Amino acid sequence: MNFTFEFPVDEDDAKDVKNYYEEKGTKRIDGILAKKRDQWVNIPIHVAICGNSGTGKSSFINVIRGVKPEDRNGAVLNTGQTTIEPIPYPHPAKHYLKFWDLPQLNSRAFTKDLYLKNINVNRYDYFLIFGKEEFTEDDFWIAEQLLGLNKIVYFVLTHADITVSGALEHATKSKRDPRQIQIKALTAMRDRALKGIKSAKIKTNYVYLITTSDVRKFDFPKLAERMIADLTERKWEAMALTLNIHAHGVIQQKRRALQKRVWIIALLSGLADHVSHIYGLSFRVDLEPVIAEVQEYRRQFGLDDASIWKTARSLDTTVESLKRASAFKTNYSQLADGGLLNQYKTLSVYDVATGINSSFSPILGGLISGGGNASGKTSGPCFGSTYYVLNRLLDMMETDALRLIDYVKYMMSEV
Ligand SMILES: Nc1nc2c(ncn2[C@@H]2O[C@H](COP(=O)(O)OP(=O)(O)OP(=O)(O)O)[C@@H](O)[C@H]2O)c(=O)[nH]1
Ligand SMILES: [Mg+2]
Repeated sequence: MNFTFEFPVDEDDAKDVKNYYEEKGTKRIDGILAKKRDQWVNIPIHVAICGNSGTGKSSFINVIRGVKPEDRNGAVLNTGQTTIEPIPYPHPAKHYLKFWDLPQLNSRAFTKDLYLKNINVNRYDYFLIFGKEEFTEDDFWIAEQLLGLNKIVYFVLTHADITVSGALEHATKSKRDPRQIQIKALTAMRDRALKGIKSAKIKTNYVYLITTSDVRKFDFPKLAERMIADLTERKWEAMALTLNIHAHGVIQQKRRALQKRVWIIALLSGLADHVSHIYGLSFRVDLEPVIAEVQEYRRQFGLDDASIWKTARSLDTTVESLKRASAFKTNYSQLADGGLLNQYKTLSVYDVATGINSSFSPILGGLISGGGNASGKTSGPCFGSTYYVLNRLLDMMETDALRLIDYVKYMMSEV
């Protein structure tokens, strides 16, 4: 199997870990490694949501966080623009990510001369301007100001589901291909919006058409992908690992973010005081951090039992038939123990582990160059083996996740 180790190691992080090791040995080094793994957590990301009343802002703020209006911290719908100041809605599990519901232009203290100051324009990483069917002069005014300040702005049209169902109603009468009808209706919706944007002399070449009732539909996945890709470094990592949207582009970025930290887990699996002999392996290893990481892969890729069950239910099918139809490469029921161990036992692991170790040794030095890890002080062949096993699992699980997405799309007859 061929792998591209796109992000083998962050050199600064590696230097920190190596320096620590050289000074203090392995004592408490697992804490340092866990810190390096999780350093994207708690980096604040602020997303601004603008637009007129009734355009679906609150609905979006809920659905992208996986929250219902009636949940604690859910945004109430149809409030008729009572927002009198920017209101933050944190992600329920990841509080560093906040979506801000901004007051409408010209409401109360949010007149044109005070708008940018009163929304605290420099707080946000980017701005989403919401419209229903079309955008208004106020939207264009806001966009112009923001683009003038070099801010990132996305135009989002909600209610694409209504556009499509309206067009499909016609289709049954005239017996034309429903797929073509859908594409045509969405293209017309987009073109109309882009024409308005262009005539307001705003430079943008894309409008995201979404429905706030399903993050898998229309351009929602594309929007999510952009919201990740337009951030850099730690924020990028945080967004990639926080947004729970199953779409090709999002899964691929999740994979890259997870791949970046494989070296850390590989070190953890060999350095901790918990390494032990396992029957059939020639080196000592601590499987616990590896198992935990693999479970995280499953959650991130929507392949854990709860996610699969939810997906099956949304398609009105059973978990078994969903798994069969998606032809998964990974046997998830065994991954927690024996299955993972078998990954280590395959012959190819031994073939590549030494090679991986030697390519990492200029950066990680003594941390991995030790012998059989008899003292538990260096990770030895364990590093290369875990590194390989995790990369292979990432590869397989990414494939499974992409297949699942394709199957769901097919079942939803998405265009
Ligand atoms: N069919 C459909 N209905 C939507 C969509 N988005 C929002 N709605 C409905 O539109 C209405 C207004 O949605 P909200 O999310 O409250 O809109 P808002 O922009 O927050 O409105 P204000 O808070 O009043 O400014 C609600 O009844 C939503 O259920 C969508 O994409 N499709
Ligand atoms: Mg609202």
